[in-house]
Amino acid sequence: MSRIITLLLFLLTSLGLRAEDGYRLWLRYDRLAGAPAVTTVVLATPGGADSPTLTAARQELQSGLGGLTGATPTITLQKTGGEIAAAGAEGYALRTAADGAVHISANSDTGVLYGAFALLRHLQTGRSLEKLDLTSAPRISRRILNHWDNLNGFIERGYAGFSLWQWFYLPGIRDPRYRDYARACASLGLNGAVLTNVNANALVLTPTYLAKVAALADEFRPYGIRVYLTARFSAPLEIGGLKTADPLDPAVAAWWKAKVDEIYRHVPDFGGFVVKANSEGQPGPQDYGRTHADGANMLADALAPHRGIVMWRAFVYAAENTVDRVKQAYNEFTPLDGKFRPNVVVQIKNGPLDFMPREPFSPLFGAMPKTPLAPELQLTQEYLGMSTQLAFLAPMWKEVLDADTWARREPVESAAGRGSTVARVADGSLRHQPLSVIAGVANTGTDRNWTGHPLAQANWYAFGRLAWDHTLSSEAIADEWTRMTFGHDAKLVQTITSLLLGSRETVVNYSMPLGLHHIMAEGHHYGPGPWATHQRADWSSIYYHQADAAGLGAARSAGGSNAIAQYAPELAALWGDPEKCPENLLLWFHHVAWDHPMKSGRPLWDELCLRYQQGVDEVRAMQRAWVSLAGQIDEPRFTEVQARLQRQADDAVIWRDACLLYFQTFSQRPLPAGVEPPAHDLDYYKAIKLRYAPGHPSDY
Ligand code: BDP
Repeated sequence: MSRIITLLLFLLTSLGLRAEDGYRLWLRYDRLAGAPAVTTVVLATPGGADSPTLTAARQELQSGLGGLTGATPTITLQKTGGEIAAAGAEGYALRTAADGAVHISANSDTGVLYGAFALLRHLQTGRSLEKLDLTSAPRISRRILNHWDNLNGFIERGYAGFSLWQWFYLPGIRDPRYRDYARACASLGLNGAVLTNVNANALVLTPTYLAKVAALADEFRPYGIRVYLTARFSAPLEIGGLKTADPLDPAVAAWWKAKVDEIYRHVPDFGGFVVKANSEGQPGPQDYGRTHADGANMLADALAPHRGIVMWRAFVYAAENTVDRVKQAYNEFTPLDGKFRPNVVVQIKNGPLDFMPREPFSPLFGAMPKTPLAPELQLTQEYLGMSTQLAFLAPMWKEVLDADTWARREPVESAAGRGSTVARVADGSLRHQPLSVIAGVANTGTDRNWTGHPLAQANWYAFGRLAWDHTLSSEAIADEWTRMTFGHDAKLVQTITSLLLGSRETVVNYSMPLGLHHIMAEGHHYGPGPWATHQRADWSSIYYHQADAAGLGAARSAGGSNAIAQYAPELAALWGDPEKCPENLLLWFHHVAWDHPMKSGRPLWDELCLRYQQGVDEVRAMQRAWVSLAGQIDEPRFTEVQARLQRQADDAVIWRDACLLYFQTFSQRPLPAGVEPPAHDLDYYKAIKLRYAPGHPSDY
């Protein structure tokens, strides 16, 4: 029997009808009707000499153009006449010459590789090559995926299987998948991968593991990807035999210097370290009475001779600190502005709390003018339905990147700081900072389709595209990805792009609308838990929603924790006033009376109920939209998305019913007309225990 199946698979594969399992991501090079012929491609670099990177570019063009157009092109190498203006170190120029040959020119081999992928994207999205003449360069210099992967293969908050890095088999046995991972990253212009979890294990810095890290670096190098590691601050104690990890102790500094030199002997283009210090139980400089700057600078000095960098995370808060958790990172880091070495970047989560479905941007982006600041975004959907639910995150990231911090320019160019967006802080253009970084917590794993939910691939795609050019719109990114991944039929493109574009707001609506946050179930963070109390106040839902008989929402304006004061006065004036605060952040900043009149004219309670209902209705509409594509999408991907949308619809109902029944115990008001009555009582929802959720180590 199995022989027959193998034979059948062989026949199908040889006929080109491979089963659609999503493995190819957006790099699908099937024949595209109407694709223009490309007979000659000229690759031009300053040296004009071949290299592993140019070989990779050639291979991609051969298989890509060959597949899309049906004819394999002739590819030649050339020297560029001079520097390609506006392409920078990694950008490219694409041009069709009079003889029809396509020229990909760049100031580096990696630039040519990115240009090759851009040419393929151009064709895959159905664009014409006539009069093609474009130049593109990345706005941010280090575009990095952060893998929260543990050495045991388990991924913290990873919902698509286990780690792609097979530590046991490395360095000798190398999964061909490493190359496909690198191709996918390079196709977007991503140029870095942090291999290990922020909750770090010092073992990765030992010689045995460094040899394995070197093997991965070798696999990725042709694709322009540098590897980075997380540095456990207590490594000198754990693997170095020292008695302290005090950053001001010369023996500690010397240990790190020697360790860094050793890393560079293994990986000559090693990128640097990410450090989570003095946060959630991780060791750090404060264990020795030192500051984050002391710790970061000690590592930065070890890395500087090799041009490596430190990405020091600002995700810090402490249980014993009674200050509103969302204020703590700002309080700890702003006094350190100007105290970091030039090769230190402070890496800041998009919001001041923790990757919630909606948060305002972190006030730190507007408050450390002398320090390069890197946004940390989360592709893996820890609080947005993991990879079970659909949430396309480009709109959420754009919301943050385009947010105006109103930070004053240095030196002050105008009275107000209008135009000081998070994106301009991140790309260094606001203050002419040369080092710029953007980090995304990856959503990849060993699932055959890489991301679990077939449509979650779009988040990997969107992060890469925005890291390259944050001015791209979510619409443009969704359109590109859909065409490359599913095809060009007008109705199909329209249906899938609108599904994607609305999905994040839908998740907000059925889980944490109107600025609610951190009311998810404990531990695995999937599903509702507004009742959750923990011995740590700052891990309890009630700390955040503050529901009582009077109303709902976190009091963070002047009368409350005054977190609002961490923003520029223009924003504090707007957000600090419940009458002016946008309703999507209302309960983030204000404790609002149940009968507070909303813009719709309805009282808060009714509005809240109807938002939850709207979320449920929207998922049902998403299901209908998907089903309308039956027959236009291959069966495996169609069915898989359909099943996940059904689960999402069921889960949205649970979110709505659990939250409304719980908040009703405070509001004491009836559900307004239009809201479906819950099928169960509150105890039923409280008793739901999801065990062995992916991405979470415990059985709860
Ligand atoms: C939280 C996650 C936790 C991470 C932490 C971090 O729940 O697993 O270790 O963030 O970013 O969102 O350090």
